[in-house]
Parts: sequence; C-alpha cells; structure tokens
Amino acid sequence: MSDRSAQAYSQALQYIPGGVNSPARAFGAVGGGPRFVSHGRAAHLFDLDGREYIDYVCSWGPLIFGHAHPRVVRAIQEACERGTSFGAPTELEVAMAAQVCAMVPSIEMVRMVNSGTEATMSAVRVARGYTGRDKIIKFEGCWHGHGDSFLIKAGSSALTLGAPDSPGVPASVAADTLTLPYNDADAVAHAVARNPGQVAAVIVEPVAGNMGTVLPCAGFLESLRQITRDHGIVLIFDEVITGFRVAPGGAQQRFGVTPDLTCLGKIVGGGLPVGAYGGRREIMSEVSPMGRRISQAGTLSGNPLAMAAGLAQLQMLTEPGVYERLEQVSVTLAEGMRDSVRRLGRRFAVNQVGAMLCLFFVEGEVNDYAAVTRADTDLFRRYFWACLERGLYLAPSQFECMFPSAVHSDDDIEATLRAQYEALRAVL
Ligand code: KE4
Repeated sequence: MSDRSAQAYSQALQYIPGGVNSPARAFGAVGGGPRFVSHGRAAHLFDLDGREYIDYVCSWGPLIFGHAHPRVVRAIQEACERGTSFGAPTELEVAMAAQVCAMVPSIEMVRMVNSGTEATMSAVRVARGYTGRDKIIKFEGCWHGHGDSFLIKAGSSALTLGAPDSPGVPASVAADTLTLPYNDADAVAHAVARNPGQVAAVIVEPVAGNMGTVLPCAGFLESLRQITRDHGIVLIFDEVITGFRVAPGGAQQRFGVTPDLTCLGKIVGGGLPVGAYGGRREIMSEVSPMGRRISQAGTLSGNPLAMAAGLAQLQMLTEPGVYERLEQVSVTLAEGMRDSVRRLGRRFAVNQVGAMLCLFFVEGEVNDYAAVTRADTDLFRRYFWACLERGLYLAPSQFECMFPSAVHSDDDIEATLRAQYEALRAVL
C-alpha cells in the first residue's frame, strides 16, 4: 500500500471503525488497506501519493459525469453563497421534485431524503402504513441500505464481508422480512399464498447491482407486477443504482414495468447526500403531514446545496447524446472484457446493462445469487490488485459493479481494456 495512505489509514483506525465511514470502502475482501483519495477529475482519481487511476467506482454510482464537473461545482458554489441550509422550503426543492417527476413518470409525488437507505426505509414504512400490513418480500443478494428490515441475506458490503445477516436486528423485525431467490417469480407467488393478506410490499432492485450486476430474467419483473397488483401489495423498485443510469427513466423505463413506489439515490444527488422516494399520488398522499400522517422527516432533506448539485446533473442527463455515450462506453467495455476472457481460454461471465457491468469469476451464466456465490473470490482478489497496480480503480469486491460515466473518454476505455487484459493474464 502507498505510504501516505498507510499513514492516514493507521490514524483513521484509531477513531473510525475499520478506518472507514462505510464498510464497502474497507479492503476486507481483497486484503491490504484502502487508498486514501486526494482529489478526482473527470473519470480519474488521485490518491495521496499522487497515483492516478481510471475510476470505475465513481463514488459507488453518483458521478455519472465524473468528478468535479464544472457545471455541478458551479451550481453548488452559487447555492452555497446564499446559505447552506434553512430548514424551510426553497424553490430548488420544487424544481428538483418537478424534474424527478418529469423523468420518472410513475413518480407523481416525491419526498427528498438524505440517502438511499432513508429512501428505502421510508418507502417500506409508507407501504406498511398504506396497506396496514407488516410483512415485506425482498431478494437474496439485493442491498437496500442498512435499514433493519433489509439486513437479511443482503448484498453489497454485507455479502462482501460474509455477513449477509447482521447482529442487532431484532428477531421480531427479521420475522416480517421474507427473503426469496432473485429471478424466481414462483417463489414470490408461493410466499404470498402462504401469507394471505399479510404482505405490504415487494421491494426489488429491478437490475440487481449489489451482487455484481444481475439482470432480471424475461418475465420476472412483469410477474412481480402481476402478483402484487392481484394481492393489493405495493411494488417498490429500488432504483438507487439503476435510476438515471440504465435509462433516463431508470429500469422501469428500460424494462417497461411500472412500480407503485420508486426509491432513488446516488445520481439524483450529484455526489451530495440525497435520496428520494415517491410514486402513486394515492399512496404518497398518506405521508405526514397529509392523510394518515405516515411519519417521515429530516433536518437536511431537500438541502439547497444537494438540490443544486442533483438538479445540475439531472439537467445534463436530459441533453442530447448522453445516453448514447453511456451505452457506447459500457458496451465497448463489456465486449472488450469478454474478448479478453476468451483470448485467455476462459468463459467468465460479463453482465452489462446501461452504464453498469460486472466481470464474474464464474464460468457460464450468472442469473441469480446461487451462481454469484460460486465466484472465485480469491482469483478476484488477485485480479483487483493487478488492476490497481495498472491504474484501474475497481470496487474492492466481486459483488459490486463497474460504473462507467459519460466522461470516460475513448482513451480511458482503450487503456482500461489493455490494463484489464494484462491483469487477467497475470493472475491466470
Ligand atoms: P445509501 O444509504 O448507501 O445512500 O444507499 C443504500 C442503497 C440502497 N439501494 C441500493 C440498490 C444500493 O445500491 C444502495 C447503496 N449501494 C452501496 C454500493 N453497492 C453503497 C456503498 C456503501 O455502502 O458504501
């Protein structure tokens, strides 16, 4: 590990659990210590020792236009000069709500919160309040943030660090969460039949991005929509990753399935702390202070700096050519990686949709959690370090995605595929 990162890390360990403010940043699954960042510029990240990397974490998804985009920086500066927070409504919040509702038509009303976790926690509480039911259905390997109800067979850092179920979650809470295999609609039908009138919501990542990238099989999302509609269950799409990343209107636009509620995060905040949840007016009209007053609140919800950053990014996404560029960059990467794997005589899976992709160290197709858990995580660990040493900054886990941005240049992609091939050859 680089010297200055090592020094910073040993100091961080004195004050912060694991030396990081989120376990996904720890190098637990790959060994060694994390690189501490000095700054970012476009698609590049620079560590404390001045090493430069092509960044495929991009803050775990928010930076669809890369680091410190001038229009985002200027929007934050202008907002900052008017004050950082008021605890009173501003026109920026109205503009943001209107922008989200315009880009994701199933969202008729929306609430801004401060993280994806807050968005999913709130959406589940609203679904429970609206239906008067307690149980929820989620899927193995999906991550919806660290709300108690979700920490059962969860993905992302829980899966990476081998703790899909967390201590501290009361058995009474866990009992109301039914966790089923992703892409298995029959399992959902059976679970609903065994719990008649008790399931408030099905929450799903419409493309799973927390066990690597796993796409919905044909008919899976449509079946969820049919089952939930037939049984008065709220269908929640957790689009914290997929929102604005796989299409302007998210996975629901790309796959043509409309949920009742949608959770957003990451891109919607332009790199600042923002989450959002919203959906059918009939449901959202029950959120406090309206209707049945289902509680949800937050001191910094709709913060003007975060709204300015998110709005700047969303407005740039509506400009011509952006999604063509995102698709072109991501497909070029995926096809190049498949070619590298083939040239080395292996059949590892590369899953890609929109601007999210993942190389699995699993031979053959990867369509569910069971296939993902067959990944050779020790080979991934060696591949991760071989890539880092060749200037590629990947998530330190087999169970995360690569997140290209609209500002990854043709040179970046060419350099990435060259370095990635060399790294694969070195470890294979
Ligand atoms: P946050 O609370 O981290 O903003 O969002 C939680 C969340 C909810 N839903 C989905 C689909 C998510 O992917 C996330 C957070 N994603 C992880 C990475 N896969 C964040 C990284 C971290 O935990 O540090």
